Amino acid sequence: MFDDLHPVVSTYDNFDSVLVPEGHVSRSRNDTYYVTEDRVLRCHTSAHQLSLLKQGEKKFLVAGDVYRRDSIDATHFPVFHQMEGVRVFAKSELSSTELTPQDFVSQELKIMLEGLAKHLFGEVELRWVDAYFPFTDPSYELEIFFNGEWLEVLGCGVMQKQILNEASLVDEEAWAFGLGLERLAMVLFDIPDIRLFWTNDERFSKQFKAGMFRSGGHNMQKFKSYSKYPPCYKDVSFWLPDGSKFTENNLCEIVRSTAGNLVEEVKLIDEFHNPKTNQVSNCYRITYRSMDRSLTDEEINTLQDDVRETLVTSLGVTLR
Ligand code: FA5
Ligand code: MG
Repeated sequence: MFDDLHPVVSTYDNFDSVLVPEGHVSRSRNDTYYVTEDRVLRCHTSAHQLSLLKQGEKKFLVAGDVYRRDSIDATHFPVFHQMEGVRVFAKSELSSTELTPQDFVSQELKIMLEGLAKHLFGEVELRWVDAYFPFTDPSYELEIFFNGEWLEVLGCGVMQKQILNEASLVDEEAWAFGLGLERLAMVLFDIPDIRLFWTNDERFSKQFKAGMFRSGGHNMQKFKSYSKYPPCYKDVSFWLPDGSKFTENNLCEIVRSTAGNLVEEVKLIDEFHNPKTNQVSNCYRITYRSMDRSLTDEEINTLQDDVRETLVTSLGVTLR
């Protein structure tokens, strides 16, 4: 188990080592925080897969903080934690089955992760969704039914041969998974909003102590929500600039840096194209709500005015 690997990694480790192609969206400054031209805040713990395999590790976990420019809602935060798991299968283990190595490894992976889910949550509604990652094939995501919706908790798959070859594991196969630790904790303790992990409010922190986890959720203390404060909705409509510098992640970054954790959600609610002027208009709804206290109209108006102004100065939009 590795939990002290540095979160600033090379673009080689974050992308190339796991076969993320040149020009893939995740490489862009719109999605990833660059520290320098060739160093980034890791956007996943998969950044450590290859170097650990090269060190001869065959079965390992990596836990750590990861960073992403991303959308804003109750289940997304720009800093979160992942745990990576990798398991290499030797040739001898692969030959003891009728299945193809890939099918065997894929089946082992699903059995193991379903077992993990059962150990953590007991009876829980889950489903497998086909996914795509450049570093695995086949690839899957596991979703859990939580608060009336399907919540994605992890990505996984059978490791691409090319990565194993690079680590001189030519006869072996492997599976890998990367799970979102906040998401698991949200399901486990019934935590409704990911921002709560960052609150200093004792009404939150006092409810948790080491050793309170009970396998399968049996008799486990869930989080008791303290009274929710009222949300405040503010819409902002604007024309996108030509050759658009505008992206949703850029908007979210502006709202985050202005409102911090007072923003609960940023959502596109209307979009239309004016064929005469060939301009596109977007309307976003920003939900402001503190986890800890009531906000005043004045406070929210100031935040919203700042967001509107920065949208114009930084992203070149025309407010409507
Ligand atoms: C990955 O990061 C892959 N590296 C996972 C993987 C590893 C696949 C090994 C195959 C083999 P993804 O982007 O889906 O995949 O993120 C994995 C999990 O991180 C998600 O399922 C979710 O639980 C969590 N997660 C992703 N973005 C956020 C976010 N903004 N806030 C909180 N949790 C997030
Ligand atoms: Mg995903």
